[in-house]
Amino acid sequence: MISEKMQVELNEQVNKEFYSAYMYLAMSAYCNTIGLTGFAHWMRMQYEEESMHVTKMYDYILGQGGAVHLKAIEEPPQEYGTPMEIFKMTLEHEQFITRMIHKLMDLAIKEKDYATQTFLQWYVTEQVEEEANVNDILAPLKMVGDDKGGLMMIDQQLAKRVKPAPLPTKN
Ligand code: OFO
Repeated sequence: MISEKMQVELNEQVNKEFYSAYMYLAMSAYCNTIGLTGFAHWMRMQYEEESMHVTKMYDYILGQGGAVHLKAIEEPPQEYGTPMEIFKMTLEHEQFITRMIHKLMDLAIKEKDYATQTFLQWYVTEQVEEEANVNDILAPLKMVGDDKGGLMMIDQQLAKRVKPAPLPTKN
C-alpha cells in the first residue's frame, strides 16, 4: 500500500520517464537525420531502456493497489546540435532524473514506506549506471573534438550497444 502523496509523486515520475523515452527517441531521429546511425542506434536503445523504466513504475503503482494517472507528455526538441551537445544534454537530463529519484526516496524514508524504498533502490542504482555510461561516451567525444574520423569511430562503437533485457511481464 502506498500513500496518496506517494501515488501522486510516482505518477509524476512515470510522466518524467515517458518524457525521457520520448526525448531519446527524438534524439535518435535527429542523429539519423545528420547521418550518425551508430549514435541513432544508441539513442534508440536508450529509448527502449526508458520505456522499461516507465513500465516498471507503472506495474509497481498498480501492484500496491494505487491508481495510475497517465498525463500528457511534453514535446521534446527536434534539433540537438553536435554529438557533444547531444551527450551533454543527455548527462544533464540524467542528473535531473537522479535528483527526482532521490526526492522520491526522501519521501519514502519520511513516510517509513519500506516497500517503496526497496523499489526505488533499483532506480538509484540504475541512475549511477546511466550517468557513468554517458560520461564514458563524453570522454572520447571531448578527445576527438571536430575530427570527423574520430567521430566515425565513436559512431561505430555506439552502433554495438545491445538491446536491454526485457522485464518479466506482469499481464
Ligand atoms: Fe534515464 O533513467 Fe529513466 O529516466
